Amino acid sequence: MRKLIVISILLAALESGAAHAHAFLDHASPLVGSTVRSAPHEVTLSFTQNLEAAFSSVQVTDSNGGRVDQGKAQITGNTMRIGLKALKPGSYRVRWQALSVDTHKTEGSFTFTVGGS
Ligand SMILES: [Cu+2]
Repeated sequence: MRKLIVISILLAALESGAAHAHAFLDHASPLVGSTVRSAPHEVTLSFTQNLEAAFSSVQVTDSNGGRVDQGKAQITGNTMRIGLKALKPGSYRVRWQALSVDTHKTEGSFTFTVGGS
């Protein structure tokens, strides 16, 4: 009996170690920090881990802080996608909050620029 308890404690320790990878941004479209020539119609974020859709979100704002996204992100697996309004040339900030399936919270932000014609 005591042996069983020791083994289950060991297993629990191993599991929490294995689950240590959080959902960090792996790559984004538009690319982080990039200047794109034509206005993108959406922002796509790929994470290093699957996301809990109900607790993950993304907002895109212009240089005045006004929202330029369509409101609600679509989340499938490790990917978060949000539609954009028609963007004028300028700089935009993408802010994301993620809750990974291992219940760890992460957040971050980056900018991209839509170039003039
Ligand atoms: Cu984690």
